[in-house]
This record gives sequence, structure tokens and C-alpha cells, in this order.
Amino acid sequence: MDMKRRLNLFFLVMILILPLTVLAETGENLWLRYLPLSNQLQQKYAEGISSLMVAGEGAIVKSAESEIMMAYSGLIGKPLRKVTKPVAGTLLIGTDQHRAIRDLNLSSELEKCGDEGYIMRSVSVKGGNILVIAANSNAGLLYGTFDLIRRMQTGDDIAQLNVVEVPRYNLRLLNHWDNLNGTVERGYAGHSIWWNRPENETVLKNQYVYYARANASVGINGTVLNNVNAAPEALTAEYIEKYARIAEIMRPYNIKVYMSVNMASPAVIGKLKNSDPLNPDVVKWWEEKVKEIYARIPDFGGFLVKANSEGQPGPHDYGRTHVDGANLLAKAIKPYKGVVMWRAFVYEPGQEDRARQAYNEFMPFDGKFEDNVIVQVKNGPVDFQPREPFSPLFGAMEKTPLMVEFQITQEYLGFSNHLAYLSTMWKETLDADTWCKGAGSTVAKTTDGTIYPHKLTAIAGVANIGRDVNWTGHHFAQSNWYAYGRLAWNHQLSSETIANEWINMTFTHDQAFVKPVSEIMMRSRESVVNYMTPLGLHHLMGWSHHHGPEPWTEIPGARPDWLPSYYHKASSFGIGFNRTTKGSNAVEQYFSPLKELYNDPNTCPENLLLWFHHLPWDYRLQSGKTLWDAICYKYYEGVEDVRLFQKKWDMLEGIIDAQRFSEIQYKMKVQTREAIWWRDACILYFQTFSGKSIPFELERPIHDLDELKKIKFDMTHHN
Ligand code: BDP
Repeated sequence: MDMKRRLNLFFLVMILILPLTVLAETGENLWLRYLPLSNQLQQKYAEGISSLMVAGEGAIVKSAESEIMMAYSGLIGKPLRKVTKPVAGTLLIGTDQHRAIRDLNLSSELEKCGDEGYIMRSVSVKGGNILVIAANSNAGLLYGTFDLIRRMQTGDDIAQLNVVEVPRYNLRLLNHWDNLNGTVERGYAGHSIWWNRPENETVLKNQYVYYARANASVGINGTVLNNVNAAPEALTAEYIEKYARIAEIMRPYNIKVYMSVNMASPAVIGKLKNSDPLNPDVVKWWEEKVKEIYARIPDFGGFLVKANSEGQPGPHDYGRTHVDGANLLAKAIKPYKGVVMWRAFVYEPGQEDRARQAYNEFMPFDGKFEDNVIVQVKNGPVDFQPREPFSPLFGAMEKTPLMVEFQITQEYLGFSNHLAYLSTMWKETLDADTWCKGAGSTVAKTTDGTIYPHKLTAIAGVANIGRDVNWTGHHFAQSNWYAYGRLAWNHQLSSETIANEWINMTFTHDQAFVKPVSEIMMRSRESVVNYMTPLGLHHLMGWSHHHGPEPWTEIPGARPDWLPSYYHKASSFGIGFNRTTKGSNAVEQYFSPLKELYNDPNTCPENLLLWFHHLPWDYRLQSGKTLWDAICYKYYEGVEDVRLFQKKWDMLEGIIDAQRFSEIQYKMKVQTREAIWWRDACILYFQTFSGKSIPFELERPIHDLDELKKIKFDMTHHN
């Protein structure tokens, strides 16, 4: 073939292949796609930044440098030139230890930046401007660099920047509920990325670096690699070695590794007589174990502990307390600056309302923990339900640092099949006013050091990440990973801002797409609440898999507090859990005026009504509707929302790549079917108590209750 023909063939193949690659995106690149921007933006950014000077050294700075080089050439379409002296158009990245930064006299502002904050500022020099990213540490430089990249990815103006950013929480963690055998508890995106992996080291390293970059891009600086239901084997030399290898890959991205530990480890793997926290042999065992870990992982972050909860061992097994257990570990790890995150997710079957138990158990310990212990509290008092009030421990425990634990994985919100953007749910908790020090004492302020000036501040999110190509199962579930990180950095960001950033980075800048998709996301969590558990209902799901609706489940001999009827208490009289002063009195755990507000059905927020009240079916809501009618309308509203999401989505065909478009379209069908399943199951079941008919304006159910009761949900497709 002559040269000309070859070239023609080459171009023909390119013409055929190129659109295909554009048409097919797997989602594996998350929000770090770095595809070419529009000509206009490319030109604008290239005018602002044309060269790079790095005033710093070390692995983390190298990560920042390679990231901006990669992002720049991807987004702008040409390489970023390196220079050794700043000139007009230089992006200067450096710490105050370097002359080029010192000369700019930023030290008074850098004082505000702490360990991980940064300044990003345009400074005029001869012939134009330079853009400076300055920080006290390399970590700050990394975060500043990702901030700049995000601005470029989203099409923001970078010409006259004057930014000072400081993270609100010191420790911003992911909790992986990954078992050492490779399964993931409540994971819906395939098996564990960490454990039991057959692939070779290079494949794994590439994946782990991508993971680290994604986390660093949103400011996450710590990760717990194994399940809170922890296998004692995590502490064996074999696994410490595996931890160390992962830590090496995370370190250049300022991410520390942490481990969930099992409190029975001294007896199980150390072969001691017991694991009693006050037994000197046990104390010694932990001290030696900690020493062994730090010898391999000098910057190891610390331990996460679930003790005496849902069958896990703990100090109670020996008549000791949570304080004894937590302080045992805290003292052992303190010389190495490690922390202990002790979970407050505790409840026992018995007469006491489950929603009251964590508070009852932990309040007496306030002020008794070592100063490197932080108590990790789920956002709500029961268990990651689609809607709960905030846990009353927030604001109440003053002398002990508390951290919020959110669940990014959608255990109770439709697995990775439902589009549910959870930023709005997390903001609801973070912005909730505890009233502990009067109006404005939000959960965020009680945990970020504002109200109680603890040095140790942290936040955790249970990861939704697995081995699936797109990391999270549902493409939109990526937005929850992203949003969690952004809120951990700055809980003042609005959910809408975060959604818009994510859409722009992950899909397109096209407003015809961004606007409707952002509307869908912003509405999505409320829709899930409506078709699953409206008006404060909770815990209506299947009792083991936690997926579909099973409000009817009764299992002889099972723990009553694992069964839906414990929570909904439906009867011919009415429905809801009476937590008022005349009921379990859970309201008393909240500060005034909240407790009074919650105690009265007329002032209780409608979206928490049946959380706090057991009301007759004929009870009239503010809207004038009866409770029964209102329940029906809410369930139908939830379904109508997802039907509308489907329509809106279908109209977007062609704007983004075909692969992600159709994968999402498919998931929306599943979501719709399951939303109808939830609606019909709950309404038909509650109707057996209310004896009332479904309001005339609403469509009739499309299922029979008996048929729904027979559905055996099959978990095998979900992990
Ligand atoms: C529940 C999950 C269970 C977890 C537990 C926890 O169903 O798998 O182990 O939370 O947080 O929601 O410890």
C-alpha cells in the first residue's frame, strides 16, 4: 500500500473509532477525566497560565506537580512548561520555606491556613500576573492544586483569584466495610478493592493511585481499610504488611491508613487467656502490637472500634466499660500520635427504645476518655435510615470530641440501583440546630471545634467503593463519594454547588444537561424518603438484606428491634413510634426548645412526625389531610418523582456518551420498579390496619399484598 493510501486508511479508521471512544465512557475516570475543554476556555486558561514553577520537594509535591501537568495537557491540549523563575503566566506552587514564596510576604495569611489549608492568589509581576498556590505544608499544596484543577474543569474564572481555604475537620475519613475475604458488608459495587485480590501488583497499584488521586482531589486524608465488624486477623503480621504496602501508595497523596480492630484480638490471635482491657498482659499485647504496626507504617493513623455492638466483643465481656476499652488503645497508640475512633453505635434488645440507647450509654462517660479518643456517632439515633433526626449525642457530649459518621453506601436508600444524591441528607444533619448553646449550635459547629474547642476533629463516611469498573455501581453514586469529601472539607458548601461541580466534571458543561440533572439530584433523596419511609416512618425494609419493603416481617425468636413492627407500630388505631414524654421519652435527650417542639404533634416537623408520635389514622395534618391520606400521597409522590426523572433523563440522550447514558437509563427503570414495589407494599400493608381506601385521585396499586409478601429478595446480584 502506498503512503497516501495508508494515510487515508488511517484517517478512515480514526474517523470510525474516535466517535466510538467519545460515545463510550465507562465511568472509571470518575470526575478526573481531563478531556479537552472548549476552544474558548482553553485559550482563556492558556493566557492565564503557561508555565509552572514548583518551590518544594517531597513525594506529595511531586503528586501535585504531576497532577497539574496531566490535567493541563488534557484540558488545555498542550503541555505546561516548567520554569525555574516565575514570569508572567507562571503558576507558582510552594511553601513558605522557599524564597520564591517568602518574597511574596504571605506569612500573616498563611498563619490562618493551618496544616492543610492553602492560599491561591493572582499576584502581579512585570509583564502580567502569576498565580500562586502557597501553603504551610505539602499537603496544602496538593489540595490547592486540585482546587485549581477543579476550577478549570468546571469552567470557572481563574484570572483574579484570591482564595484562602482551610478544612473544617482535621481528619476526613472513608470507612471501608471490607472483609479480608474480599466481600464488602453493605457494598453494592462489587468486591473489595483491598482484600483477596488475584491481580498483579502493577494492576493494583494503578487502581490504588487512582483511588488516592480521587480522594485527594476532594480532600479526604484518611482511610480505614477493613470492616468495623473486624476480623482479628487484620492485626497479624501478614495483614500489617499488606497495610504497609497500601500505605506506601497512599502516602504521596497525604492519605493515612487506619485499621478497624476487634477487641478480642489478644485472646484470638495473641493466645492470651482473655482480652480484658485491665489485664496487664492485654495492655502489653496492645502496646507491642502498636509498636509492630508503627515499625512498618510510621504514619499509621489509628484504630476504629465497634465494641459490644451487634455481637462484637468488647470491654463489657469482662465487666469493663467503653472508657476502659478506648483508653487501653489510646494509651498504647498515643506515643505515636495515633487516634482511636470509638463508635457509639450501640443498642441491646430490651425495654429501652433503641433510639435512646447510645445516649444513655455514652453520656456518663463524657470527659473520661483520653484526649486522643474521638467518639464516632452515626448521624441519626437508630441506623442510617433515609430520614432520621440527628443523634442527640451531638451537642450533649461537651468534654469529649465527637465525629459524625455518614453512610455513603446506600444500604437503606436503594443500593447502587437508585439515584439518590445524599449531600442534601448530610447537610440536613450538619445544619441541624442542636440548641446546646442556644440558637445556631449546629451539629457541624459542635463537631468542628467551633463550639467545643477540641483539637481533634474528624468526620467519617462509609465508602460505596468496590471493584466495579465505575467504582460505585451506579454512575450517580460517584457523586456521593465526591460530595462527602467536599462537605468534609467545607460543610458550608451548598449541595447544589457540589452537584454542579460534579456534573460539570463528570459529564459536560452543557447547561441543557447540567440544569435538569442537578434538579434531579437535588430532589432525589426526598423522593426516596417518600417512596420508602415518609413522614418519619423508618426501618420498614427486609430484615437481613435491608433492601425491599417488608413492613410485615415477623420472625419468631428474632430480636424485636431488628423487625419493622418495632418501629412502625401499626394498629387499627394508628401508626408511629411514641417517643414523647408519654411514650419512650426519647425527646428528653434533646435540648429545649427542640424537645418541646418534637413532643407536640402540632409543632413536630411533619417529616419526623411518625418518628416521634403514634397518631390515629384520622389525625389531621397542617395541610388538612388525614394521616392515612397523607401517607398515601407521599408514597405516590415518591413514585411520580422517579417517573419524572426517567422522562427528564430520556430527553438528554445524545448530550453525553451513549454508554453511561444507557446504563443510567437502565438503572432508572430498576429504581422505578422498586419505588412502585415499595409504595404498593407499604400502602397495602398499612391499609390492613387503617381499613381505609386509597384517595380517589391516586392510581390503584399494581400489586397484591400476598404476591409482594412472597418476594424473596436475591442478594447475589448485589455484591
Ligand atoms: C448496620 C449494618 C451493619 C453494620 C452496622 C454498623 O446493617 O451491616 O455492621 O450498621 O454500623 O446499618 O456497625
